[in-house]
Amino acid sequence: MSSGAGRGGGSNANTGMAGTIYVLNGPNLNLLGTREPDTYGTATLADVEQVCRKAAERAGFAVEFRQSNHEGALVDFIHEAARNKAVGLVINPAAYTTTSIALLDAILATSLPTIEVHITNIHAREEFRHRSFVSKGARAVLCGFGVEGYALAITGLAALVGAKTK
Ligand code: CA2
Repeated sequence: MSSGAGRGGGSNANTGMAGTIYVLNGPNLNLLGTREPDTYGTATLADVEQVCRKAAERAGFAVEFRQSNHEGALVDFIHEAARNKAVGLVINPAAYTTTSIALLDAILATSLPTIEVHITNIHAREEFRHRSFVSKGARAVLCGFGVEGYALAITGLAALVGAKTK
């Protein structure tokens, strides 16, 4: 996973990229592919990163791919994305979906176009997974497509911000 701290997220004449999309992953997603395969599948987080890089490349964007088990670190990533003039965010807030006003406030404060993504269909699962604070700040929400949902989220974000897709 790339750290990328301090790098610019705006369009880049050197790389030819139209800008950078931050893809943020919440708590326990580092365990993807190693536990609960019946629920979350067998793809690892490194596989998800590759899915994201391919989708972003098709749309002409670079990717900063991050995961943290800590709410404040995720807030810091959102601030960093805004500082670096990222074109937008794709976020799987995981368990912070249902609890985090801090993540919602960071998304609202930065005004970054944000797509919320979940691997599973959270509405077909336990009731406590249905409510999302993050959704209130998201332009769109995708769930239930497995890890391909990340690619769909990136393609959708590219369409929302008016990028060309191959
Ligand atoms: O479906 C999703 O993407 C979720 O955001 C995943 C979260 C869950 O709390 C949300 O309700 C839905 C859980 C992420 C934990 O990831 C694990 C991966 C492998 C094994 C165990 C946990």
